Amino acid sequence: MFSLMANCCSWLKRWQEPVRKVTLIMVGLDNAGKTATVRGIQGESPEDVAPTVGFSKIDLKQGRFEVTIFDLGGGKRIRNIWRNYYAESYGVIFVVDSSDIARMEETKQAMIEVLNSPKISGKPVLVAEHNLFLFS
Ligand SMILES: Nc1nc2c(ncn2[C@@H]2O[C@H](COP(=O)(O)OP(=O)(O)OP(=O)(O)O)[C@@H](O)[C@H]2O)c(=O)[nH]1
Ligand SMILES: [Mg+2]
Repeated sequence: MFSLMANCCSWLKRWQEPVRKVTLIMVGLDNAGKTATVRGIQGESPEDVAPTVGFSKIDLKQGRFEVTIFDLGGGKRIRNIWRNYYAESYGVIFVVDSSDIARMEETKQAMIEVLNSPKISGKPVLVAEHNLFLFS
């Protein structure tokens, strides 16, 4: 009986908790597999994805969290748009294609630039490995 009451109380407590909104940005070099990863999260096929020009916005519900992911284009000429999203993001998902050894230095420089940004400093950063060689 006591355990039933305790369970009811904890369920009520959770039910009363407000829905939390979280905004994340997904960055990384072009062709790293960002959009394919997002598609995977949504249960869609990662194949035949076109390069992202600008951004795409994905809304997900995870428990009491409403998560918005901005999947940002990683092409060299559009990477400067990333900084426009830093202030509103709770954290960063940095996707790395670990099979692309030739672009590791470029990846490192892009990552340093993100991590050095004052608007990212102190925020959670997830480095997500995507191995295009293994998965394609
Ligand atoms: N079959 C398969 N193809 C993949 C996988 N991951 C990525 N690809 C393909 O690899 C290419 C690049 O992946 P994207 O997800 O578009 O890469 P991106 O990081 O979003 O690139 P930008 O949008 O240009 O910044 C696309 O043609 C994808 O379809 C995978 O796991 N399996
Ligand atoms: Mg993309």
